Amino acid sequence: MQWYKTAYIGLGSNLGDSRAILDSAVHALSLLPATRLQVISSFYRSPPLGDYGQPDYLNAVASISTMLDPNVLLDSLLTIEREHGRVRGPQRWIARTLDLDLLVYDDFVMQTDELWLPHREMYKRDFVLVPLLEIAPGLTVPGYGKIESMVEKCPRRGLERLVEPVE
Ligand code: ROI
Repeated sequence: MQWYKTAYIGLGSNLGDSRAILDSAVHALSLLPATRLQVISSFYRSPPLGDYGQPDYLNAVASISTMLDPNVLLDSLLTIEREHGRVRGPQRWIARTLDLDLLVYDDFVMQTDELWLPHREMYKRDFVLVPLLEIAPGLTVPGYGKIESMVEKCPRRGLERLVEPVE
């Protein structure tokens, strides 16, 4: 018998109509097979981490419950990225229409070439941790501890929670 697992997905966009792109990506998550969309955080505006020449990002985190295993889920996320015009190439830090990161999958810990769980950089990204805290207070991130203490330890870099409607 298979059980639903809870997974958390980070969404980011800083090219094109980021608001519409994130809305559309959330809709695409809701259509995944054997998956239910649970909660979507507020949207946050955040300065680019990495290359300061790029536009600000719009970021959010969604929770789903899913029977897809982590690798199948990752493939589905990459497909949704491609459907939204994302071209993944050798350059890591360039602007992108849509970035979907599998952050946490149940209590899974794995490190393969394709997939690290929990996401290997989430602990230092306020634009991931703050929206995650908003939708999952009390969450324990395997190997890191409580989301509250992760947020406390993470430097803030000018993250701004957007109140509807977004101008
Ligand atoms: N910076 C911000 N603020 N938000 C992102 O989603 C984001 N994604 C990335 C890099 C280039 C690391 N910078 C980011 O992949």
